[in-house]
Amino acid sequence: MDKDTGFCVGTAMIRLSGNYLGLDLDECTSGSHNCGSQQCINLPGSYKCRCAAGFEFNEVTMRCEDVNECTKFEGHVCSLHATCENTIGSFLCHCKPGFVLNADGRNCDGRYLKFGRIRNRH
Ligand SMILES: [Ca+2]
Repeated sequence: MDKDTGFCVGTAMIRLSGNYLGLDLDECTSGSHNCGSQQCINLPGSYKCRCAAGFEFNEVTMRCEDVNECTKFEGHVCSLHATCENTIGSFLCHCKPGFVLNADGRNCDGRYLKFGRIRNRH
């Protein structure tokens, strides 16, 4: 309970012998959470969401939000020969012209002629 305002966040206020007490409300079972389809975890006076991979919990909005891997991990998610595109819950690497995406979805193989043979480079 906020002592200045007497306002209970995530709680129900009850009055016992002239004193107000905050009683925890379970936002997860009451359905008053913002977790959407992601897991809700009740906490005393509050709750948090357990976010799936590719999402992180925002304590201001109280919901799971997409991680923009392209900006958060810039230069580390895709090959130097690729551009990164953020998607909801994930990201995509798009290879630059002349390069082909590897099975890992992150690295690009380039093909060039050397001594008359097609060789791969990374
Ligand atoms: Ca993302």
